[in-house]
Amino acid sequence: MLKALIFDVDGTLADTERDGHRVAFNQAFQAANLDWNWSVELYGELLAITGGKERIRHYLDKYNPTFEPPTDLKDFIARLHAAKTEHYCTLLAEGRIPLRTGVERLLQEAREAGLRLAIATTTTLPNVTVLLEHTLGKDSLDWFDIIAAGDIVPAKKPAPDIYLHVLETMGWAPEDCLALEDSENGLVSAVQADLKTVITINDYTRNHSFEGAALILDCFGEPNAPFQVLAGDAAGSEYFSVDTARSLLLT
Ligand code: XBP
Ligand code: MG
Repeated sequence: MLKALIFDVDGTLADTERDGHRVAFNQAFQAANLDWNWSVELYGELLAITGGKERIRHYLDKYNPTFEPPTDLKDFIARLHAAKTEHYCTLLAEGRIPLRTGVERLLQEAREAGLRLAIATTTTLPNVTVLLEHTLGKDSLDWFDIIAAGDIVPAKKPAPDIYLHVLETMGWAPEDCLALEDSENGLVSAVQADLKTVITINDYTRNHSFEGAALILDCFGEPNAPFQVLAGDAAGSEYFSVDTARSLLLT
């Protein structure tokens, strides 16, 4: 029986990457007098590596191997990333990143139906809380039984750690929960935790492999703005609802 919805954040709750995280990385690079600039296209490649600190390290290994950090590389990346988080939270606080279609409705509907809500994300915790506060209001943090984020687990997605952390902390069985994701790394993470998973694609993830997803949609949709089903059985729904979620657990 469906008990809980476990949401990814970046790409799923909101389209945060291109105009949010990417911009904030570039702002942090500029403020640190680095001549690095992550274009929309390059950032698409860098997204293969989840986690901002891990992404910077990967960028240096692959695209800028001769770079000599002024201090210990780990500290240097940590400080650069902390600055990036500040820039990102400022962008969110300016209201630049809206929730994706259907997200607010689905969260409200789920709460009214007595479902439990959780977040399992790779991103840094303040990035989640500031996004929620500025889109759904301060009280919305309390809608979630658990907000599992960032470095609280040893390995980021595609490892299952963050989903397992949510399940173990809450004492939930995976068969009573549904994961909501947007990317291949997120799907692999959730599936390895034995969770049925719904994908809502976005521009950066539309060509990912979503093998093993229960349902693939272009977005959650709204009653007056139906979703497009890209794969799977949406049980005749025109937008993603609690009933659609329940039907997926029965199949
Ligand atoms: C999200 C990420 C994050 C953000 C940046 O992946 O990969 O790294 O891009 O966040 P997912 P930080 O949606 O699969 O959780 O810079 O705070 O790490
Ligand atoms: Mg994501």
